[in-house]
Amino acid sequence: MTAPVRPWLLPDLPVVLVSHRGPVSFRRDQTGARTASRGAGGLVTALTGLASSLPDAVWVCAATTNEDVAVAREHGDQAVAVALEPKPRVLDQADPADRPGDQPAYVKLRLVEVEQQAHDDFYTVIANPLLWFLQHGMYGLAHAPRLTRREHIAFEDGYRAVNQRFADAVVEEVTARGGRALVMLHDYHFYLVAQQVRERCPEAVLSFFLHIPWPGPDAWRVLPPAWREQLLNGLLGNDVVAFHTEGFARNFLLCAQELLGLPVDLQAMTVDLGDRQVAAHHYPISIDVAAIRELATSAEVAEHARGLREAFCAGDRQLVLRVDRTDPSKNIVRGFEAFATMLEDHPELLGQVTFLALLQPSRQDVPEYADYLAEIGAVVARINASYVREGHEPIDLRLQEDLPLAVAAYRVCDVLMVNALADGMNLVAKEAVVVNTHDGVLALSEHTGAHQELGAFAVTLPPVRHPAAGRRPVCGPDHGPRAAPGPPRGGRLGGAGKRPR
Ligand code: GDG
Repeated sequence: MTAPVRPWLLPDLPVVLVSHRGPVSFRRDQTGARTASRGAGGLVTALTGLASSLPDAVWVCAATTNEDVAVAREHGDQAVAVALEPKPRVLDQADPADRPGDQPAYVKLRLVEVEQQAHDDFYTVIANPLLWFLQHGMYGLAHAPRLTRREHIAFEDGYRAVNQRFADAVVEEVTARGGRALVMLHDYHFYLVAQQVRERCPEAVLSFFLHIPWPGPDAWRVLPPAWREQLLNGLLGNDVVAFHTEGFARNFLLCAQELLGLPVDLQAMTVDLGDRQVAAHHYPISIDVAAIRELATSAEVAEHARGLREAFCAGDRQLVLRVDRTDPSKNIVRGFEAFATMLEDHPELLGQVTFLALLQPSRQDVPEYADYLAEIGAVVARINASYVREGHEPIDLRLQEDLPLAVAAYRVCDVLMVNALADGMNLVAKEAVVVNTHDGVLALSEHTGAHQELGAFAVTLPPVRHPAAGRRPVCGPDHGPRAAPGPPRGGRLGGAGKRPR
């Protein structure tokens, strides 16, 4: 029997990176000119640095806009070299000034075109919401999920079909590299790819990294046995399956044991398939500390920080911050309700504390996400109407993507609220602790991967109970950083910044 492969001992292999979203996506503006924008979200943040630092890497991702499709077709559905800095753009192969090696940062993108209906089924029915909700423990089983004929068709013609399409693209890229490559598959969209690639490229080394939680066997029993067995067997096509935390890796092994009847070794963290072993590892993902510090000291961030201080931090006033995609797993509505409870219990804070919510609308083609965004708007309007004092509204909700503004807010906030119901890691928490300059408080859900590293330096939030219920508030005169300047460091953003990233 072959022992598990250790991909990090194979530095010379070319890399084929696979994720649903890529680091750049293309559109047309009103004038008809092509535009390119950098992708948001934790996975893209985490992988862009990696992909742009490897000499022979290709990033396989979905062509999610019409213009992505146009770019892919112009290049015969082959990989396209894209410069990332100073602004993303397609490099012109015929122009010597555009040589990829001369760029400060570039990636090779293989944009995979998928038939619209198949992609909708794959994305808006199976990956989000079904797998996302299941893996974040968000279903109340009395009502959901409902696995009707629609979901069964979506699993076959959407999820399986798109995984097949991506497996074909990966096989082409591996074959173009002589059949030997390190394939790095990412996230819940692609549980079925490895098994298919292994059959056709037996010399490829296959690894999978999951950015979200992996729950224990009982959660997976919600799915029909044929589905969960396909998903697990698909993942076991990898040499290594990796997670943010040891608990998620252990849950995966328990699923292999209980749902597939396979022997597992919980000490060695392996599954025994007879002719080979699959390893389950955990790698708590890091942020790019140098890059976030550099951004935090840029002129643009300094300008934003000045504006935020003036608007929210004058005198004794304090700023509570959250930075999130509008994802129900981030528990945004409960966070606002908890803030309202704090204002109710501590009217002396009215006008003194503002909750700045920098939210990026996410997955609006999925009904559950569109509904959640509407709910966020409604709860903010209600709380602001109830607690407005002399023109000061307690919540400042901004639905926009603006990373420099978010980083400026990390710098000046007094409290960062991360109350996710569940989160594989949570990079926002890690970023804020590195750049905050206000001796702020990290209020961190115990159900984030980040809590394992930063919990000792945070105020721990149980995400379903109101954080304000039964305890003193995390801001205000009793807890405000400026009112309590000395030790202890526990709960302070600055103290956590000295921890592993
Ligand atoms: C998934 C998992 C896991 C924020 N505002 C903007 C912007 N951001 C960046 C942040 C941060 C990223 O987005 C969000 O990352 P998170 O980790 O907090 O959350 P998810 O998007 O849910 O990430 C998560 C992660 O994958 C990595 O494995 O930690 O558990 O759910 O880096 O700085 N980016 C841009 N504009 C903004 O306005 N471009």
